[in-house]
Amino acid sequence: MEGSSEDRRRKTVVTVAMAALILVVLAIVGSLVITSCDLSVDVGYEERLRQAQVALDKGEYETAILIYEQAIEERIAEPEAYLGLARVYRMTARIEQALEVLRRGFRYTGSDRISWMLAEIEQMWKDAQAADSKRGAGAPPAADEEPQEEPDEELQEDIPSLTPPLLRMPSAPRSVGPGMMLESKVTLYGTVVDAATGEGLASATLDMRSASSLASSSLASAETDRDGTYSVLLEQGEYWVTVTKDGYLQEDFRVALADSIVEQQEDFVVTSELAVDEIRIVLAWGPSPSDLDAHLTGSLDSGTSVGVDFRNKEAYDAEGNLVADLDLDDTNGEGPETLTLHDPVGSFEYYVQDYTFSGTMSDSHAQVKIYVRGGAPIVVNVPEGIHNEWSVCRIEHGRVSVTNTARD
Ligand SMILES: [Ca+2]
Repeated sequence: MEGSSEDRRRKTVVTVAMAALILVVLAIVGSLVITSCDLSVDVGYEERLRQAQVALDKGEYETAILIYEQAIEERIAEPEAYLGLARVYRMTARIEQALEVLRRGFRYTGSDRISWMLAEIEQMWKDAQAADSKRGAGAPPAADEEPQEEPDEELQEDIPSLTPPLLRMPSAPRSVGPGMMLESKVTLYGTVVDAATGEGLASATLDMRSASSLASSSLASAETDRDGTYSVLLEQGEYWVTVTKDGYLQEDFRVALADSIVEQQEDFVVTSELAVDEIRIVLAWGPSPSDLDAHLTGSLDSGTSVGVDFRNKEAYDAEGNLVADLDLDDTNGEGPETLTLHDPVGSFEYYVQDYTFSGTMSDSHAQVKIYVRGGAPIVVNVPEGIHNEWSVCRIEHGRVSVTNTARD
């Protein structure tokens, strides 16, 4: 009986193994087919977006417009090319065309980002009209000014107009009314990122305040989309951006909008609320080196040694309670790389190592934020003279002391 049962078990194992092998082969073949199909489509669209950006960087606006239109034709339901095209029109003060593209884009994609940009530009258009009519009611326009065109009826509508031609030759650039002030506005956009997952965070609120005071009233606000992206139109200058979301620590970020640009990307990393005694440490850096690693080393009062990094992502005490874990290991630049110490009954050191051993840690723009319950994060920027290992802080029974020195 035992023999035949053993045989059956072996047989089952062999059958399962064969089935698994066939599945693996099918999966590999399937993924190759899918990858090759994807490539044939992706290369065209992505490459066009890249070429349009290159043309834009060189100031070749008409070329960029044509390439964006081709990209839209290729993927009518993707928002990027509509947004790019609208930006070109905005940069060249062709507001009517920008509105037309955004309305068309919204109809085909339903994208929130397009909807935001549309709302912003429509508001600017209305403000400009109001300013122009006020000016018109007062003094007559100066002799050297162009007469202001009346906007089309279509532009007054809130509902997008139907059946615009997909391909149209752009009209010549036109001057902007004095009320528009287009060149001084910047679209701030980006993603609010959850430090523990690296994913975009939906329904987070961003409030922009004057850089002079965090207590000042909000000048503008935005809310993140399902994928964590946001967009807001601001005057050039410096701001405090306060990010809030239920279950997350509210945080203020300083943003300086560069001169002579129309858009700027800023991503904000936020962290979920901490339990009692928890300490969370978030590492972020620039694009290079590609892989910095957070390390926590030390020992508990009970004598159990603790070591957490990308190889050992969790550490437990003798009773099996989680002491610390690495929530997120980032390997492709910028972070966040996030580590949480759940039970700080012991003595620890947190340090950062360059996995690539490039020797350029000091040039990495690395920044560590240490979150302790009930206070603003402790921010530590990488100092000069660090090559591959940077000691950031020690934590003794929950008390953080910044070390900020070379370790190698
Ligand atoms: Ca890493």
